[in-house]
Amino acid sequence: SIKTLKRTLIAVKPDGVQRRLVGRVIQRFEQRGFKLVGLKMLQVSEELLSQHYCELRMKPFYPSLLHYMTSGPVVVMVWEGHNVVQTTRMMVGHTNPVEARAGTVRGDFGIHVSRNVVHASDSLEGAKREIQLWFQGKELLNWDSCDQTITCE
Ligand code: DGT
Ligand code: DGI
Repeated sequence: SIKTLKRTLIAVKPDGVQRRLVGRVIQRFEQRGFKLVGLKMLQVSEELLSQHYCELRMKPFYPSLLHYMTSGPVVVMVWEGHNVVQTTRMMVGHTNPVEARAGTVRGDFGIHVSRNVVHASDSLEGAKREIQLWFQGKELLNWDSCDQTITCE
C-alpha cells in the first residue's frame, strides 16, 4: 500500500566512485525494484558534511571521515519504494565491512570501516533530514514506473 512507500538517501562515497563501483551499486537497487527519483554527482563541502554527520562530530575518527568524504566526488541518490529504508540498510550491510554479510554492498566490496563504499540513511527521520540536506525539491522527480501495478497491490 501507499503507506509503506518511502524514500531514502544512498550515496556512493569517494572510494566507491574511484573504484568504479557506481554502476554496480545502482544496479542492486534497481534490481530490487526500487525507483530512482534523484541522482547527482558532487564534490561535497565540509559544511554539508558537518550537518550530515552532526551526530558523529565528537568521534575520534570524525576529522578523517571528513577528509575521506571530501577526497573526491560522491554520487548521491534518492530511492523510493516499499520499506526502502529498512531494506536498503540490509542490502548495504554492517557499517564495518568485516562484520558485513556476503551479498551486501559492504560485504562484497568493502575493505575497511573507514572506506565503506556507500552511505544509506538509517531511519525514516534520518532519511527525511538527509534528503532535504542533499537535494533541492525540484531535483526529485515524481514519475510512474510502468511495472508498479505488476509488482505490488
Ligand atoms: P594504523 O592504521 O597505522 O594505526 O595501524 P593499526 O593497524 O594499529 O590501526 P588500526 O586501524 O587497526 O587501529 C587500532 C584500533 O583502532 C583497532 O583496534 C581498531 C580501531 N580502529 C581503527 N580504525 C577504526 C575504524 O575505522 N573503525 C573502528 N570501529 N575501529 C577502528
Ligand atoms: O550509517 P553507517 O554509515 O553504517 O554508520 P555510522 O553512521 O555509524 O558511521 C558513519 C560513517 O562513519 C561510516 O559509514 C564510516 C565512518 N565510521 C564509522 N565508524 C568508524 C568510521 N570511520 C572510521 N575511520 N572509524 C570508525 O570507527
